[in-house]
Amino acid sequence: MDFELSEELTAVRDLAREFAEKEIAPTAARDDREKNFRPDLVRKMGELGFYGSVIPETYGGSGLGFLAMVLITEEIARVHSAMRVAINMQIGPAMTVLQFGTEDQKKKFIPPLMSGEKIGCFAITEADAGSDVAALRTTATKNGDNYLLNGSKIFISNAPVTDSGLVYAYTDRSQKHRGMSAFFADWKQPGLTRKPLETLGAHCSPLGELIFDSFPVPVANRLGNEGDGFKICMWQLNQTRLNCAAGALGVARAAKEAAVDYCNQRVQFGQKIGEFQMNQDMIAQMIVHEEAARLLVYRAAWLGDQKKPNNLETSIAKYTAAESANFAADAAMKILGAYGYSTEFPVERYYRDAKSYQIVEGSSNVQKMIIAQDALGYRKANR
Ligand code: GRA
Repeated sequence: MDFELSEELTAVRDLAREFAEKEIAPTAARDDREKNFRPDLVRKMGELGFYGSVIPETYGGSGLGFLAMVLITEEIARVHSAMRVAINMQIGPAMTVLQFGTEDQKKKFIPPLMSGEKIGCFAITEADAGSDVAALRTTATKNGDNYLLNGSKIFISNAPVTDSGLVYAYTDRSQKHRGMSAFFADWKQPGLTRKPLETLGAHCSPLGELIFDSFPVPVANRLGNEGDGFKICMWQLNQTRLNCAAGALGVARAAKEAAVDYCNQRVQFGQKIGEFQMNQDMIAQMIVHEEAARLLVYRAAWLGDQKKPNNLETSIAKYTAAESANFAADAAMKILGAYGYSTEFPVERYYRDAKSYQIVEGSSNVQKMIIAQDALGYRKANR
C-alpha cells in the first residue's frame, strides 16, 4: 500500500489548485451572488485537460485516471463547488459514451466535451422519479431514423445551457427497467423547452427542466441496445457519484480552512478563539471526518484505476464526504458566528453548497441503503 501521490498526480493537483485560486476564486463570491454561469471557465478547464483524466488521448483526454479526476475535482470544489458540477457534466456523458458507445459515437461525442466546446449534461431525474430511477416516464418511440422523446426531466444540471448530453427514456414500458434505453442527444433540435429553476446553492451551475414534445434523437445516437438503459444509468451514476464525493471533500476542506484561519485571528475574552476547547473540539472533528472521507474517496478512485468494481466503495465515499462537508460547513458557521452567517464571507456559500451533496447523485439515504443492503446480503453493490 502506498499513500504517496506520484509526481505526475502531484503536478496535476497543483495545476488545478493554482487555476482554482487564480482564475475561479477572485470572482467566486460575485458569480455566486449574480448566479453567473461561466462558459469561459468551462472552456479554460477543458483547455487544461481537467475533464480528460478518465478518457484516453485518442478522444481528447489524458488517460491519467480516476485519482487524477478526484484530485482535480477536490481542488476546484474547494474554491467554488458550483464549478465542480461543471466538471461532472462534461465527464459523466463522455465516460458513458466511452464505456457503451460505438467507435463512431466516441469520435463524434467525446472530444467536444473534453475541450468544453460543447456543454454537457445527463438527464435522468423526473418529477416522480428521483431516488427511484426505474419510475421515470419519458418515452422514446422509434419513427424512421429517429426516436421521438416525450416527457420531461427536472432538476437537470446545465439544462438551461447544455448543447448535448445523455438522456434516459423508456423504449418499452411493459418491460419495467429492462425497457429503458440510453441516448446521446443534441439539444439544439426542435421539440425541446427549457425552464430554469432556482436553488439554495450551486448558483453558478444552472439547473432546470427539459420538456420534450416529439423531440428527435437519431437511432444512431442510442447507446447500447434497446433495454440497456437502466444498467447504463447505474454504471454512469457510479462514476459521477465519485466526482460528487470529491466535490464534497473540497467543500469540507474549504470550511475547515476558513474555521482554522478565523480561530487564529479572532480574539474574544482576551484570547484567540482557537484557545477555547469547544472550538478545538469542532476543528478536530472537522479534520477527522475530512481525512476519513479523503481516504475513502482515494480508495474508490484507486479501485477504478485498477479496473476493479467499486460501487460499494463509491457509495461509502460519497456518503462520508457529503456528511463531512455538511458537518464542516455547520461547524465553520458556528465558529465564525455572524461572520459566517453574513453574505460578505464565503462560509454561508459553503453551507448552502454543502447541502447539495446530501441530495444529488443518490441522496445520503440512498447511499446508506446501498451500503446496508450489501452488508445484509439483500442486494450486492458490486456486481
Ligand atoms: O436483475 P436485473 O437484470 O433486472 O438487474 C437489476 C440489477 O442487477 C436491475 O439493475 C441492475 N443494477 C445494476 N447493474 C449494474 C442495479 N444496480 C446496478 C449497478 N450498480 N450496476 C434493477 O436493480 P434494482 O436493484 O432492483 O434497482 P432499483 O431498486 O430500481 O434501484 C436501485 C437504486 C435505488 C440504487 C437506484 O435507483 C439509484 O441509484 N437511485 C438513485 C438515483 C440517483 O442517484 N440519481 C441521481 C440523479 S443525477 C444527479 O443527481 C445529478 C447531480 C449532478 C452533480 O452534482 O454532479
